[in-house]
Amino acid sequence: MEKTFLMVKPDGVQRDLVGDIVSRFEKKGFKLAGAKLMKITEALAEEHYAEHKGKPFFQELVGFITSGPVFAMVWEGENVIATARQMMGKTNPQDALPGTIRGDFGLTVGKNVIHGSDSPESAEREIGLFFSNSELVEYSKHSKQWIY
Ligand code: RTP
Ligand code: MG
Repeated sequence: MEKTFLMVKPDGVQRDLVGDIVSRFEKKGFKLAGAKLMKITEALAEEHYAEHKGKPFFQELVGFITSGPVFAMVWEGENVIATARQMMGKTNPQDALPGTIRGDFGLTVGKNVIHGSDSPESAEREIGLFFSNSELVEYSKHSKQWIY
């Protein structure tokens, strides 16, 4: 089953949005495969955002993402990579539609609440950067006796 890497950025953690954001993906029907609160080192930030190295906003981006704890997650489900990006909304919250995470909670492009992998290649790369295999949990949600 397809997996993606999602992360509540430092602004989302500071503003107590972790629960709301987790809830949206739960209610949509996706399955949480791993999650942790962590601080990103500068080296990890630079590797994670390597595609943006050299761009004018790169230093600001690395400074921001290392400025406080993030909530890193792996979510699983059919077409989860593209669907999660739709649920996040456009990169600039001013262009993001109401009903999306960035549209509902974000104000500026630099502090846009959530990160999500943008392709199968980046999902695989980012999951590998942030999670070891032993941190990812395989389980079934609908084989338990107490769910009818
Ligand atoms: P992300 O990687 O964080 O999920 O965001 P994204 O795919 O929607 O956007 P991307 O182009 O990958 O940009 C990464 C992050 O860099 C910041 N940014 N700032 N000042 C600017 O013009 C600018 N452009 C991008 C945003 O915080 C964006 O999420
Ligand atoms: Mg991106």
